[in-house]
Amino acid sequence: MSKIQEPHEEARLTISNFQVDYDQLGNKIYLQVATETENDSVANVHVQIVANEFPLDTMFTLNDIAQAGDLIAMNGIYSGDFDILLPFQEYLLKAVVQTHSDIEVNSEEYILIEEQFLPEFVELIFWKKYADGSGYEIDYNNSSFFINDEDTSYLYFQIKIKDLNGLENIQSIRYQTITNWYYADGEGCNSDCMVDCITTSPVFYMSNIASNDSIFTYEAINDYIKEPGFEINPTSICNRFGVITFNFVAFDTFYGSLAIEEINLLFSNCSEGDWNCEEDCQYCPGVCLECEE
Ligand SMILES: [Ca+2]
Ligand SMILES: [Ca+2]
Repeated sequence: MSKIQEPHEEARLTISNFQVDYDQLGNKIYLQVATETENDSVANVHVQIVANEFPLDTMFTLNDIAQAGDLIAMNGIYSGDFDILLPFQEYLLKAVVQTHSDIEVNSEEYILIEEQFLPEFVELIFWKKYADGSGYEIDYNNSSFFINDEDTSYLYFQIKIKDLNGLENIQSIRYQTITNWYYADGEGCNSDCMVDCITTSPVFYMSNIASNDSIFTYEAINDYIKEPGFEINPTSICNRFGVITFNFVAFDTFYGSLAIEEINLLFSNCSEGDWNCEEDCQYCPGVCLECEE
């Protein structure tokens, strides 16, 4: 009798989808095998899990009766939730569907369970730049971004992040700024204020430009912020003095969104009496006095 049924059944017996989801914090595995087969012909659906380094060979039987993680009964999708602690290594998972007439199909998948590391802040470097790309690095702990009197300049920066899980583990590096001008005076100021004007920026994304082992460099240039960086209007447009706080956030695929660093950059102008005369002498002759050509 099975001589007629078998080829027919075999033609239809497939695994259309095999899903594996391991919850590393809860030590639970969810397995789902979608068959394109009528339930009454399926005798057994199971998943074998095999590993070599820390040897493991175990098997879980899935159900299609809406139990233990199976949502809908008798829909041809077999599932199950199981408790299992999987040490850090690679696993082969083999889903097997067997019919009553001993026809079998299988589908294989490899998963790698690895230790999860938090992204770490390594360093941030600010530059004051000009339209031609020239400029100099700013030591934000000891110096400030000097706002020119008449000429536009640009703020450019890079951040270095370390994550031992690799670059693909970092979905994005973002930041938001809080600007606190102690004073801001002029027609070009977004909001005129004599004392404390505080504004918050939208969220900006950074672009990955280099990777070295597990250290990744991101820069502030992206589709919206063009080279050489953020335009900094001169004091002739808006005379201001204050601090911009940069709040950097890393989005790790495992841990989600994490605040990684908060950095303050002081913005000062020539009239505050302090200036980087070595690099920027001609923009503040009042402080620097004689400039070498
Ligand atoms: Ca089901
Ligand atoms: Ca990570």
